[in-house]
Amino acid sequence: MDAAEAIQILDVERERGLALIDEAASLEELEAARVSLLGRKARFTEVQKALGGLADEDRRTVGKLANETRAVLNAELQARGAELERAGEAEFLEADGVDVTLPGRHPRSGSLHPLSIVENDIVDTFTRMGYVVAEGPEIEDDWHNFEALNIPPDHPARTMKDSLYLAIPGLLLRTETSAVQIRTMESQDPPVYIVVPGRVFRREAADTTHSSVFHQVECLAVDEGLSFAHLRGTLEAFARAMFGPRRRIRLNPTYFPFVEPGAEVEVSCFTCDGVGCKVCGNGWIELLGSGMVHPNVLENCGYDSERYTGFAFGMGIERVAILRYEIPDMRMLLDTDIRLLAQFGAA
Ligand code: FA5
Repeated sequence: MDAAEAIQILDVERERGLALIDEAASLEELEAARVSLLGRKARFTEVQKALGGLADEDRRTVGKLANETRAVLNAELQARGAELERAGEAEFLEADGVDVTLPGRHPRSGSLHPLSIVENDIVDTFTRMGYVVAEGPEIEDDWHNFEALNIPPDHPARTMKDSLYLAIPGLLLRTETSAVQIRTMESQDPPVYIVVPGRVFRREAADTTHSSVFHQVECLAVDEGLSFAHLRGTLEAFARAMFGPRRRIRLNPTYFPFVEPGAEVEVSCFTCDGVGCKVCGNGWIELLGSGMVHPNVLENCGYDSERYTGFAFGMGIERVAILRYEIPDMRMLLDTDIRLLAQFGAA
């Protein structure tokens, strides 16, 4: 390569370079332009390599021009690079920008689940009467769930058919909140007035009025001089507070090992008021199990059953909820269907 050729290449590369840099629309394109103009395989580099073969005078002239060319291209590369960086930042800020004049988006406000509403109402009714809330573990042992409750080893409730046992011998998921009666009496002296909300578990097939996991609220009162009349009066006060002043209750004798006598409580139907309709059948709806605490249970907890008497009852929260809100299938309460929940305030 002679000096004339080198000078021509430098002129061409300078013009081509300025155009290429100007056209680069991104930092990547600009880098590609730099490599093509000043990189190892660039024509400019060929000129530089050829400098050594030129005569002194030519080498000075061409060398000077090469330096100038590189300085111009480098300056342009830098200027365009800064420009592209600024543009990228502006674009990013624009995309990321917040328009403070836009109207705000309101978050959906949640609400209590119907089961929580019912549970709170039941518990409130009893705390207003002076009961205190007590709770117990969902995993129970044989003593608290069965034995202390006067449920003998051959009782059907103990079989694998009804109860859900853990792999650890002697432990099961509690089948009723009555287990908390025992825990409370074991830990304190009478008088006892407790209301016990909690989740219980049974090996039962789910249908419109049954679930294998459901919630109960249990009440226990132990004091001197408590009679069946106190039980009945408490249940009547509860039914009126929960379901309105016109509700009546009816007690039918039934058997629970931990009470004597035991009674199943029915409430007059909301729809027909005790006459009989398609909701209730015979005018009454089963609500809960109840009775006078069995002396064996009191003695099992170290209470003197000659001095103290007590009553207890337990109801299913899901049952109360489907009655109160006229929900045709208990399973709907567990479906988390927003269309149902929205009717209780969720949106
Ligand atoms: C009991 O669980 C007794 N512990 C109640 C009791 C307490 C009696 C204190 C005496 C003294 P029972 O198994 O009947 O009893 O259940 C009580 C309530 O739970 C029923 O009235 C019903 O409302 C509800 N219930 C029972 N089984 C289910 C089920 N599979 N799904 C939903 N609710 C149920």
